[in-house]
Order: sequence, then structure tokens, then C-alpha cells
Amino acid sequence: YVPDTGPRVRVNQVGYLANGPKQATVVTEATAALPWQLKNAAGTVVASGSTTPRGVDATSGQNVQTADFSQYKTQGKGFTLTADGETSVPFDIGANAAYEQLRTDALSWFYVQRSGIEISDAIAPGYGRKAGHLGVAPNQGDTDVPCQAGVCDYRLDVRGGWYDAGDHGKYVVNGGIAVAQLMSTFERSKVAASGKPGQLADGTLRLPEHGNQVPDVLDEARWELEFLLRMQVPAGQPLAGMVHHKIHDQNWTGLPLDPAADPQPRELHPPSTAATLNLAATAAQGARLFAPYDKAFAAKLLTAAKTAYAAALAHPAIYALGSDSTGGGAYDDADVTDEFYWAAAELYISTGEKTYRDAVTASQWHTADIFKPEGFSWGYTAALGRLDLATVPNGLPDRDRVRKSVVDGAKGYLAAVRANPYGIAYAPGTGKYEWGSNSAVLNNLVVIATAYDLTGSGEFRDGVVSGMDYILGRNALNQSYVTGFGERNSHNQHTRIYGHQLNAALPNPPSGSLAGGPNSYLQDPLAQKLLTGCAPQFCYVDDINSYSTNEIAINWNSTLSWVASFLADQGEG
Ligand code: 9MR
Repeated sequence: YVPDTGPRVRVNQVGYLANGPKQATVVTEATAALPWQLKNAAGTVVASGSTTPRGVDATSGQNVQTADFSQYKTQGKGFTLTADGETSVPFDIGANAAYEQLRTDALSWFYVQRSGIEISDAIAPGYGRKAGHLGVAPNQGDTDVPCQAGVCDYRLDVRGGWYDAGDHGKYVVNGGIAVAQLMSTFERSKVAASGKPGQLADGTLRLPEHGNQVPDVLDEARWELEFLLRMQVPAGQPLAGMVHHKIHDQNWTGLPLDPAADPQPRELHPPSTAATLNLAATAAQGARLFAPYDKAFAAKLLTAAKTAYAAALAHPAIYALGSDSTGGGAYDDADVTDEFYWAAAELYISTGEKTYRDAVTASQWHTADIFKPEGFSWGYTAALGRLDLATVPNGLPDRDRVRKSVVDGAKGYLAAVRANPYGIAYAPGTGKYEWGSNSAVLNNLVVIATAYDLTGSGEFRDGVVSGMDYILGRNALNQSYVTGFGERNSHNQHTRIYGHQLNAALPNPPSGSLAGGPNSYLQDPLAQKLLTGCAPQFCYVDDINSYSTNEIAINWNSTLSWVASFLADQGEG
């Protein structure tokens, strides 16, 4: 299998900020510098220079050179870059409007992913569908869901929330990081110097809750928070206050499958300490963010957060099992000390109470070097707490050290961006890319961006701008991983809801859908068939069957939303 990678000059296919860094990567056999030319849409050469040889890149196995045209700052559409006899796909200079669009699309993506509500075709043209999983036949849930055999003898109404990914499962630990990143997209806009909260105000996204005076991104977050609250074990039951790890089908289903047509029995899986702490952390964050808009909801969130945290302390080691992966993903995690830290941090920021502050400062994660090359993720959440402790006002005695730790972490990721000829902010020690690697790249960009918010130092802002190039097409596959953005974009992502590749009557995923991205471990049959022996960047195929390289997921679009919002806020054309 030889993928079509198009022209050998690789660019950010969406475009470059007028006053930002601008680099292209040239795949070539030449080892000496080559001339490059930048042409405008009329084909006139507007800038030229010489490439810098970068040798053989380990992430792709390719000999590459970089062309730097940062000095050209005139806005326009349809530029191309030529080198070594090859011409790139067209791109814009002055991409701020595109990043505004990306922010809107990446965030509006969550509405279409909602469970338990009819998706309006007027709001999401082409994506309207019946409400999924409200107990209307052939659905069997989620309004009255039993536990798996032996787990509990009550039923819960756990309607709502978002479908996790390409499946119809709903998993608390992944809902947790995703909703946290949506809330942080909003919270950053309030606390960062370059933040523009007006851009996220009521009426800015494609969702139904317009006119309620609540910022749309918070409306979307609330849809998930309400679901997370429903997953909490009721008072009076064994393990009261704990949170069920997940709810999903009894057996895996095929695709495509409209949520409303899913006939599988739905089941609650056992409570876990990780899920409980995810509710504690996100409900605590929600409590402070919803306070200006809905005091009663904010109070409900805070009570749930405190109850959950106390339950987790009482049951600190109830782990989800890796073997529990029939009909849904396992999302197993046998170390929840990082989730304890995240939850304590959010509770402390929201309440200022000593008990949570003491838990923060006593945690091993408070001083640990948490910014590892592979980045944070749904199972490695200490960074979510650390970033908020650094950026959101609080009375922590060692706050300066906390802020410095984020800046130091960002320097490591910035070094990765600079060292890699494609500007990849992700350099795991194994040399292999993990499932959902695009989210790791973006989460590392969140850390770099946060360092910019903390210091105002332009090198961090430039690092985010450059690091985004990889996601939008400056890579070995010449692939923009975001549907609808860039000339050669991913559009056959693995999902049961859309599935155009399988049934032409169905749409592709909506604009703004991020693909999981290259996965060295080839964890699905198609990837195994096509990609064996791949260098990391080549371990990807834009095919609906490749769930381990090409799924969509809420925790991936959440970090895309955060970074797109940061970039849109930078202005500068
Ligand atoms: O994102 C998850 C990744 O970190 C795991 O390695 C992988 C295998 O357990 O599961 C991924 O999450 C999937 C989940 O299990 C089920 N819904 C789709 C998720 C995205 O692929």
C-alpha cells in the first residue's frame, strides 16, 4: 500500500498568520539547500529564498528540508510554494478568519455528537437526526438503565451527554477531560490577556440554546455536565456518591448505525474512583463558571463535586478493568493519584477551602515533572489541574513555582517543535505514536499556549502557530486531519453516525472533525493490513474502518477547540 501523498512541498493547507512564523517542509533526495519561490494566486513570485537541509527525519523516514518564508507578511489567498520542481497545494496568508471558523466548527461539532436530543437540521444542516437513546424502540435506554449483572440493583436515568466517539458509548473519564477542555476554552478567554470572551458569547455556535444569555460553549458543556451528574450513585445506595464508569451497548454494533436505530441493551458498568474524581473535578470547575449565569445549577455542581470527592477518598482504589471492553471501550486506569490531584485543584480554585489546598500541596503530582513528551490525556490528568492552578486566580502559596513549572514544560514542547522538520510538538521517548496522537500534539500545544498566556513571550505564541501546521497538512502524508479544512483533509473518519464512505446517502463527518491520527501500534485490522512497518507519521489511513487511526472523539475535538480558540484570539490577520 503506497498512499497518495501529493506534491512533495508540505504546507499548512489552511494558511499562515500574516505576522506569524511560516515554514514549509520539502521532501527531497537533495542534501544541499534548494531554491524556493512563493507565488501569489496570479502566479507571480512574491518572495524567494533557499531551504535549510534537515537530514533524515525519524518520524517519517524521509530526507527533508525546510523553507522559511516568515518574512513575507502580505495577506492574500491562494499562495503556493515551489521547490525542487514541486508546487504545494494552495494556502492563505492571513489565516485568522480560518481559525475563527475552525473554533466555531470544532466547538459546534459537539452539538451533533449529542445523545438524547433531536439534532435539528436547521441548526446543523445535513446532520439532522432523531434523538438517540431516549428509550424509544428500537433503543433500549438511556432513560432507565440497569446495571450489569451483580453490579447494582437500581436503575438510573442517564440520558444526554455526548456520544464518546464513533461508537454510541458514554464514558465518564473521557467525558471528563472533554468537558474540562470546553470549559477551559471559555475560562482561558476570561483570564488570559489575549482572551476574547465576547467571541464565545451567547449566539456564537451552532446549537439550540441561543438567547439565554449564557455563553454557547458553556451551554454545550452543560449538556455533558448534566449527564455526568446522572452517573453518580444515588444517596442510600451502596457506594453512594461514587460515579459509574460508563454506560454503553451490551455488544459492539456494526456501522453505520444511527443512534436512534441502535437495538442493543444498554448497561451501567461499575463505579470507579477515576470516574468519581472526573465528576469532582469537572463539577467543581463548572461551579465557578456557571455561578454568574445560574446560581442553582452552580450550587448543585459544587455539592456533587464535594460528595464525589469525599466518596473517592472513602474508596480510593476502585479501578475500571482493562478486560471490560465488550460493547464499549475499557478506559481503564490503575493509577488515579493524578485524578485526585486534578479534582483537589479544581475544588480548591472554586472554594478556596484549606482541605483541598492541603490535598493539592500534599500530592506527589504538585511538584512532579508532569509535562512528559507524550502529553496529558484522559488517563493522565495532573496537567489539567496544574494548568488551571497556574492560570486561574487562587491563593496557592507556591503559585509562582506552579506557573514556572508550566513555562518549563512548554519549553520542552517548544524544543520538540523546533527540532522536528515538520514542527511536531510531540516526541514520545518510544519513538512511536499512540492512539489519538493528534490529541497529544494538540494537548502539548495547549501547554505552549498557556506559557504564552502566562509570560506574553512571543516565542511560545509562534510555537503554537508553527505546531498547528502539522495538524493542518504540513506532514509526511500531506494530510489535513480536520474535515473541511485544507485541500487534502480527512473526511472518512470512523463513526457510526455519518458513514458516507459506506452509504452515499449519509454525509461525511461535519466540518471541524479531528481524526485521531497516526498510531504506530496498528490496533485495527485495516491498519494491520495496510500499514505494517510504517514510520510513525505514515501509520494512518483516512478510511472509516480504521478506528485505531481515524476515529473521531470528544476528547480530541475538545483540545482542537481549545487550540483553535487560542489561535483565533491572536488576531493578526
Ligand atoms: O482514546 C482511547 C485510547 O487512549 C485507547 O488506547 C483506546 C483503546 O482502549 O481507546 C480509545 O478510546 C476509544 C474508546 O475505547 C471507545 N470509544 C472510541 C474511543 C476513541 O477511539
